Amino acid sequence: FSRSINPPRMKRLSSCNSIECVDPVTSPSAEARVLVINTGGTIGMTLHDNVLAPKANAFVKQMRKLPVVHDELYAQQTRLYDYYGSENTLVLPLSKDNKRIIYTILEYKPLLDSSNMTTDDWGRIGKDIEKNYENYDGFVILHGTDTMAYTASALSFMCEHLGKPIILTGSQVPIYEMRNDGRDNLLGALLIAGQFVIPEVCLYFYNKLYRGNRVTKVDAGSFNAFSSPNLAPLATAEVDITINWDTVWRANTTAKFQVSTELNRNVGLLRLFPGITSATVRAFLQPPMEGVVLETYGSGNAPDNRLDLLEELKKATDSGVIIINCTQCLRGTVSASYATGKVLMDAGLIAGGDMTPEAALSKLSYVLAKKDLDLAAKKKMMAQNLRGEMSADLAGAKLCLSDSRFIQVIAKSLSISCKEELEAIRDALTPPLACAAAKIGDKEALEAIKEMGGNLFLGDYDGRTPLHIAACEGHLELVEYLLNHGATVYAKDRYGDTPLCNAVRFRHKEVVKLLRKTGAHFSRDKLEEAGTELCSLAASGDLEGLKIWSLAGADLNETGYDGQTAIQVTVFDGFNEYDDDDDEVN
Ligand code: ASN
Repeated sequence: FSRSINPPRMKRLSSCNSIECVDPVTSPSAEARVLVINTGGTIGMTLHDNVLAPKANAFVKQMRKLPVVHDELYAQQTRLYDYYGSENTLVLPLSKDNKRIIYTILEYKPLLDSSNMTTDDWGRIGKDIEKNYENYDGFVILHGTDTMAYTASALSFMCEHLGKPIILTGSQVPIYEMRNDGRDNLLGALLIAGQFVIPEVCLYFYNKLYRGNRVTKVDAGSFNAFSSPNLAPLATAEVDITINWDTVWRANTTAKFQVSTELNRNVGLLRLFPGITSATVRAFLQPPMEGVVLETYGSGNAPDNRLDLLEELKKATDSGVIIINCTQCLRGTVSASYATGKVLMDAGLIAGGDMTPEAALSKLSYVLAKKDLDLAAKKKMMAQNLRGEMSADLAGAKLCLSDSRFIQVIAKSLSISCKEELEAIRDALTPPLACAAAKIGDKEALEAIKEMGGNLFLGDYDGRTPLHIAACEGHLELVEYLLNHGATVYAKDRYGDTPLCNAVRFRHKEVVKLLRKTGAHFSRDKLEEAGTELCSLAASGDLEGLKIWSLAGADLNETGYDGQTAIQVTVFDGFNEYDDDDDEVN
């Protein structure tokens, strides 16, 4: 099937010896190529013994008979079938924007009702996209509606560093029937896949393009079968096709497209209901189960008076099962607003935000199959937004730099850059964000900033670096983290102060020790000026202060403005119990 080269279109026309050869398209770039993978579903079903089932080898023939989806004259004139070597390649009539969309249909054997889909079928679709990635501008997957939301979600995770549109569609009524929704759905999906670079796995249905991992099937009897309850459509096809570009997800990477077909099948969905027994929960969580989506009530709640249940959940998470908390509600997010929600966090569940159960399940399947990650890394990945499947939870966050969640949300959203200017904004915002995280001692927020490409050694508008701030606050662990991630002990703020000066000023002995161990020292000027400060500490009997200064490298014999040393002042004032033996810096 697969052809690796697509010679320029003009070549195809020049090889055409028909006198009726026309070239309605002025430039070769006005042709787009789309691969249609037909996996089955109602769109290609017919009635057998009064029930609908997929019909093999009929779809292309039917398409060729429909002028809205195939321009036979153009195909003849441009010798399309000869050129592509098969009759499976068709061409849409000229679009409003003078574009020709040429599409090749790859039909799977057997065609499946989507209820029969398995993770192997997801893998097959992924592999076919990967194999043909460079030959097409976009991909349309014909699929049954029943499990389309699962396949769309799974493909969104499996397709890493995606740069082209992959659009799933299907129908509620077979395309062979007079009144059907298949024709419009296929046409819309083809037009979008061929004309717009939307680098996402999407689902197109009833005039709307959705992010694939945000949808769920909500209606078995309507053409409007899907809903994306927590994210507005990416595009609407009304009189015009309008793309909501602000919502379109960007891979934000320089890495090459690849498909990860490894999927873990030891995952499951468990829906809470009043009166569920702990035996049911226990049985469900038994090995080999590795990942579970717990569908909870409302904003992520479960009975907090059912210690038996909570114990089963805790036992499972302790033994390494990843459990994601998703709501049973169609719309909304899991939040930590109720005691009945907090108990689940205490049991080790991970908040699934506003992910659909379909997205959470397939994400688990994808993440758990990553062989090079340990359990902690997998859990972290599950809590992260990988492909736009969950919203940054700003609702309820105080818009304030002392809020850890806010800092992380800003940091993460800044990494979704589609323009170079955004990178500049990121660099400008990194220092104050990192300083804010250092102030509240939030290592996770610093890690998030680092992950988005921010430098943790940059200073803010006053030249204050996160290390200065952490030193002021005495966050020893953070000081160590920063030192291990590029921070320098020699950074000076606009007042000439180093982190060591700050740690001394706020009397954080352990931080002073660590900074000294890393090579921090007072400047010559500072040491010379220190005499007066030391005398003043001595005069007020501040032995702690003297100890810290000494630990930081100050010489207690340095003279102050009046020629006296701190030692002399101490003795003079009768405070002679100074002893710093236990605080020697080595
Ligand atoms: N049972 C069908 C399927 O999922 C439903 C449909 O496509 N409308 O394959």
